Parts: sequence; C-alpha cells; structure tokens
Amino acid sequence: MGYIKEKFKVKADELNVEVKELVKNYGTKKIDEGVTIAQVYQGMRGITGLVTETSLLDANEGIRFRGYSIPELREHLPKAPNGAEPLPEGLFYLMLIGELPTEADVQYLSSMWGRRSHVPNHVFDAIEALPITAHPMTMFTVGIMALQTESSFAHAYSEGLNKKDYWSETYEDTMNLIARLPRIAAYIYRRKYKGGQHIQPNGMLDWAGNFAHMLGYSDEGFRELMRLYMVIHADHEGGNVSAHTTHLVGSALSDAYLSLAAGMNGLAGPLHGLANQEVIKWILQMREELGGGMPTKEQIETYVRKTLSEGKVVPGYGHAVLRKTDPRFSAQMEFAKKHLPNDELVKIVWMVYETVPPILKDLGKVKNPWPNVDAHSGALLVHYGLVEYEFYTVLFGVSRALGVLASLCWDRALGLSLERPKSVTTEWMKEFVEGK
Ligand code: FCX
Repeated sequence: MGYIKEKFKVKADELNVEVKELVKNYGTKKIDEGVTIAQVYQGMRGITGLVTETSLLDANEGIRFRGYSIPELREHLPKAPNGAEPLPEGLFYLMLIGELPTEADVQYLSSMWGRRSHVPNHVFDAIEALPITAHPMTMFTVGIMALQTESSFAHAYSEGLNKKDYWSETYEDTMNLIARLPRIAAYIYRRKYKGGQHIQPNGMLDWAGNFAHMLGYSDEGFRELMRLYMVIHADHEGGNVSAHTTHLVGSALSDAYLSLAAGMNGLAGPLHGLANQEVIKWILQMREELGGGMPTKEQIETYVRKTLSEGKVVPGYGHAVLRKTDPRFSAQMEFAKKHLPNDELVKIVWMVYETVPPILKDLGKVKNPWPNVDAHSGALLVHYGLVEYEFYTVLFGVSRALGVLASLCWDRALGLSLERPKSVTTEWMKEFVEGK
C-alpha cells in the first residue's frame, strides 16, 4: 500500500470514530429549523442535508478547501519549477488527507498518476463510434463509461468484497481515473478539432502540464493557466449538481466510473458547467452583432437587456449559494492582469463585469448579480489559442473529478448510507397545508 493510501486510512479511521460518537451523542439534535414548502419546490436551497469533507462554501467569502481560501492555496500549495500557480496534485492531497502537502507528496502523486495513465484502446474505440459532431461532453462521459471495465471496485465487489474494504478499491479507482482523464479529454480535443493527430504524454511533466501538452499547447503560460484552472474548478462543496450527483449515484455503491460519469452529465447542463462555453459564445455573438472590435458600455448594456428580454439568462452571472463576486472569478482576473492585461476579449469580460451586476440587481429577483467562475475562463483560453469553446466544459470536468472523487473516497471510508430522501406529491402538500 502506498504511503498516501496508508495516511488516508489513518485519517479515515480517526474520523470514523468521531462521526460515530457525534451520531451517538447528538444524533437527534436538529441542525435546521425545518424545511419550508418553497424549499421543496425550489431546488432544496438552503437545506443542510449532506456531509462533504473536502470543501465548504461561504455565501459571502466563497469556497474554502479544508479551510484554505483560493488566495491561500495560491500561496501555500507547491508550484511547478519556475511556476507561480498551485499544482492540482497538491489540492487533491489537501482534499483527500486534510493537510497541506509537501513538495514530495505532490511529486509522489504526479508520478503515480503518470504510471497509471494508460487508457485501453476500447475507450478510444467507443469515442470513435460517436459522430465527430457529438458534443465533447458526450464523448467525455462515453469515454468514462467505457473505462468502467477497469473498475477495481466493481470487479472486487462481484467477487464478494468485504464492506470494510470498499474504501480501498474506491481509492484505487479514484487514482486510476484521475490519472487517465487528461488523456481521454485530450484525445477528444485532438479528434474533434485537430484532425485526429494525437500527442503522446510527456512523463516529465506534472499532471496539468502534461494535459496542456497533450492538448497541443506548449506555451508555459498556458500550462500555468491549466494548473490554476484545474485547482479552482475542482470542488465547490457537496450540493452543486456535479458533486451531488456523483455522491448520490455513488451511494448505491455504483463504482467511481459510474458515479463520475453521472456527475459529468450534470456538469454538462447550461445552468452548471456548460455555462463556461455559453459565456464566450454570448460575448463573441455580441461582438459579431456590433461588427467586431471593442463594444462601448452602452452597447453591452443594450445587449444584456436584449438577452433578458428574450427570456434567457446572462451566462456566467448568478449563483445558487454565493452572494458576492466568486473568488474563482477574481483569481482568473488576477491571472489575466499579470499575464494578458491588454487582451481585447479579457477587457470585454471586465467591462461586462462593470455592466451586468447593476442590471441584474434592478430586476429585483436575482439573488446574486455577481459573476461566477464561468464568466472569465473562456477569455483566458481563447487568448492561448484554445478557441473551441464547446470543449471548455470537458476541462471543467477533468478538474471537478479531483474534488468529487476525493469525496467519494470519504463516502466509502465513512460508510455513508444510500441516499434516499422522502418525496411527496402536490396533492399531499395541499392536504398538508389544509391541516388534513
Ligand atoms: N441572468 C438572468 N436571470 C437570472 C440570472 C442570470 N444570470 N441568475 C438568476 N436569474 C433569475 C433566475 O432565472 C430566476 O428567475 P425566475 O424566477 O424567473 O425563474 C431568478 O433570477 C431567481 O434565481 P436565483 O435564486 O437568483 O438563482 P438560482 O439559485 O435559481 O440559480 C443559477 C442559480 C446559477 C442557475 C442562475 O444564477 C443562472 O441561471 N445563472 C446563469 C448560468 C450560469 O452562469 N451558471 C453557472 C453557475 C456556476 F458557477 C456553475 O455551476 O458553474
């Protein structure tokens, strides 16, 4: 057993004791005043109903991973040689183990993922069976599903796996999946947009650096962007659609491949991860309608109002939990100020940031008029040449796997139960309010 796996087991055993004590001593204590009818109809907003160890979201401050904010992660996590951005290996270690990693921990993960990265041919064959016009997210989930043949958990379970060892096989699946996802994603990109000219991995590079390389980008700036991108998109506590779905499907003891593929189908929705492609599409369309070049603030305002009057949302703005500018947006803004302050598209993103919030506020119904993570990412990617925006959600997905799979390891280690909340009919609701 590798030392990270051993360390995880020690941490998991400790927390298991604490959780058992907590449930034994305080199991009947209420953490909520009660659930309202509006909450039941409106996406269960604000109901505390899940435990996720890897990160916690504060409505005003934004996400903290094991207590560390994004600026703190950028400061404390190990970097690539001569790099300034945190390595995603380090964030994964932090989410899984609950402690900041050393340089050696990060290197251990980098080389472990490198060693496990081989993708069997039938996965590529399954992707090839889809028409080239299929959306990259469809190819991505098909790729993950095809890879499910390799699940250690599914194999061991069919042989009669002891409950005590669920976590161990889930850990193996998690490590194998994270190791292989960049190769699958890069394969999809090169297949769809680069005439099927694939690029072999470079074992000397870190996980995100190698991903950038396999996509076909050798610019060090793009590698740095990938490292930052893979860190900031990894996790956003447990209730968002991709994390919740992965957890929910995993609660049926579906293996990590089945669970992640389900989560990725949720990420592919336009109100969730697909919003990153929608943002850049929306900005490019605006520029085209205005005949190219830099729009004025008034022109952006008119375009935003037109979007709203057509019954559409302004992509990249609003959030189900956050009530301030997303620190993931701010981190990307900082990156842009440092590396590409004169980029025209980036400047438009910043003008949109000045224009949209007051308009959304004026509507009176939007709870958060501020930008989320998706409002900025596309402009950065376009700058480095990754202009194929339909691919953007796949990048989000590769990153999100880090958080939801670290969480799945914890689900198994804590022996969390099958998720099965109660549902009622509207008929039941009507009788309930009438006091019947
Ligand atoms: N543009 C226009 N209207 C918006 C809006 C936006 N950006 N954000 C919210 N609203 C509207 C809602 O559509 C809703 O209208 P309705 O009452 O007519 O149905 C009303 O404001 C109240 O919604 P609210 O409670 O503020 O928001 P929700 O929690 O229901 O939804 C999302 C949150 C993120 C889905 C919503 O703000 C939205 O659609 N934003 C645009 C899409 C987007 O950027 N998604 C990415 C989110 C995230 F960062 C991610 O997961 O990647």
